[in-house]
Amino acid sequence: MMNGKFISIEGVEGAGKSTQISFIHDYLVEKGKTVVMTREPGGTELSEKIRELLLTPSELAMGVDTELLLMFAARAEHIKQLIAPALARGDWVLCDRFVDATFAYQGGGRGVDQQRIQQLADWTLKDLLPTLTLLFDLPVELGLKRVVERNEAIDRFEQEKVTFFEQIRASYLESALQNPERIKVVDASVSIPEIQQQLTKLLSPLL
Ligand code: Z5A
Repeated sequence: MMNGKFISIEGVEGAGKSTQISFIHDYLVEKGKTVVMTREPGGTELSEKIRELLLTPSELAMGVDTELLLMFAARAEHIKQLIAPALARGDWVLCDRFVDATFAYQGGGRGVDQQRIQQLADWTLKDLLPTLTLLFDLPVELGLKRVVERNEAIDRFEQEKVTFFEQIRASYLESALQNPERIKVVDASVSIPEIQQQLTKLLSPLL
């Protein structure tokens, strides 16, 4: 399946992923790659509908298991319809969040047992994992400040308390420690051009 390369981008709220994903896209295209840019939850018509359920604040409470299973339902569809075919064609896939987000948010943040997440990952991903995961790291308070200053509608996750995001950050950093070859930490607290310098350094070994 893996003729192309698969890059995922992760981090807590306001880390600057959306800001930098176009930069990464343009950088790879400049290097002659065909790049498919996508996101999770989402990326296909059906998965985007699941995204709406997951992110739109609602009076209907959503159980932790439901949230977890919806993330994987969206992901199964995304892999089958978009990611696997793109990689098989030899395209590069650039994905705003992937399975590490589930370990961080549903595992670290919501407290779901990591082994349960691993079982769903084994079932859904088979052996598909990103070649490279760029983890945008910054203090939670700074990320949340950026989100507030951005002045856009707050989604269901962004309504959570600071401690929730601290647990997510810790979980991401732990994953990076456990998977140093795949997950590279980007200091996202610095300026946009400084982050771009880090990104080109981390991407160049793949080219
Ligand atoms: N989720 C989950 O729980 N489990 C899963 O398995 C998956 C996802 C896959 C998706 O939301 C939600 O789903 C997410 C986790 C959960 N939680 N939330 N919320 P999303 O994709 O819509 O949102 P996000 O991924 O959290 O992105 P974000 O909040 O939009 O943050 P961002 O993309 O990293 O940041 P940004 O929009 O690029 O930047 C934020 C602001 O800061 C903006 O005004 C920028 O202009 C500014 N900015 C960016 N970089 C800088 C620098 N370097 N300096 C100063 N200012 C900056």
